[in-house]
Amino acid sequence: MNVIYPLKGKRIWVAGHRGMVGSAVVRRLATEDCEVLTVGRDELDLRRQAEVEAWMDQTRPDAVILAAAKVGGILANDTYPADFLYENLMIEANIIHAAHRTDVEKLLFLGSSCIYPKEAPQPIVESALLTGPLEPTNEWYAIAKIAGIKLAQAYRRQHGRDFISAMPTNLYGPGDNYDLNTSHVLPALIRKAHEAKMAGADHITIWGTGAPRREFLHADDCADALVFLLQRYSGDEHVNVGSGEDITILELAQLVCEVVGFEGEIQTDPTKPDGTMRKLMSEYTLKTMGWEPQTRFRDGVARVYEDQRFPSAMHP
Ligand code: GFB
Repeated sequence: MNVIYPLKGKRIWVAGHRGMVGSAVVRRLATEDCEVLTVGRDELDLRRQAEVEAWMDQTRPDAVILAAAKVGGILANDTYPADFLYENLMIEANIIHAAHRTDVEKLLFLGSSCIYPKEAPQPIVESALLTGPLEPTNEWYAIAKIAGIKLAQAYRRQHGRDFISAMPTNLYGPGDNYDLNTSHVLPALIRKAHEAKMAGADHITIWGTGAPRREFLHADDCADALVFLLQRYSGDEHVNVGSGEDITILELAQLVCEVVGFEGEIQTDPTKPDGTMRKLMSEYTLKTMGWEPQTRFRDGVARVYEDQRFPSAMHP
């Protein structure tokens, strides 16, 4: 697919540049001939409309990648519904509206695969959006992300803005959150396996039944796909960004234990939620445009484990 929005000479604001995806986008954009703009949380609170508008009036980026969001794993989503709904609605509404006010040429909004109905046919195609009820553990986050897609579409429709959306699957990579209460499954399992190995423990415990399936994509692959879409895509419909493969949580735990070198047992804790049983996204749209991920899953997990700086007492 041809480049329709060349990045050469563009000033591109990566909102959320300290997050796992945002920092990967900054690394990816460093290979393009463009200027990357960032602003820290201490300088600009994205939940405050007046602050966002003032910063945008002053900075006037040509393009925006909206990777700022309140994110977390299944338990965090379930425990803090108000934070996940309110903060994400505010961040996206403020940035998208300010981008319109300041004539931003192109904006890319980032959603998540949890926007799709809980029982959507697999692999999930983009048109499955809003065809059925959501997964209850993360419906607050999902509703906020659906609103973001609709905002981008609405400004496109009403004001002719070139605002687009991408829906990444479950992501992993450098800079992930390893807090066991709020993290996603992959960093949690890496930490559990590592700590069990260090302590000489005989087992680790994973949440739920281990039966749900999840698809994973390395953040660097995701960033590459986002830059690809920024340059080449202009359309109403959001675009799935995935790896095209999923595995069960139990298989994931086995893979992590192999990578970490922990040989104990894997026990399940069915008192913790499973969440949605499967959310494999169709990769058809992006693949047809000519994009594919580069990272083999096992290699990506090994790299993340190697790069992660656990507290020194826990080093092997
Ligand atoms: O990654 P995760 O927290 O989020 O959990 P979701 C995925 C699966 O892993 C669930 C299981 O079935 C969990 O029960 N799991 C097993 C664990 N052990 C653990 C553990 O130690 N920690 C965690 N966190 N999970 C999130 C959404 O859903 O995915 C967000 O809540 C967002 O809104 C994100 O969409 C990508 O995949 O279930």
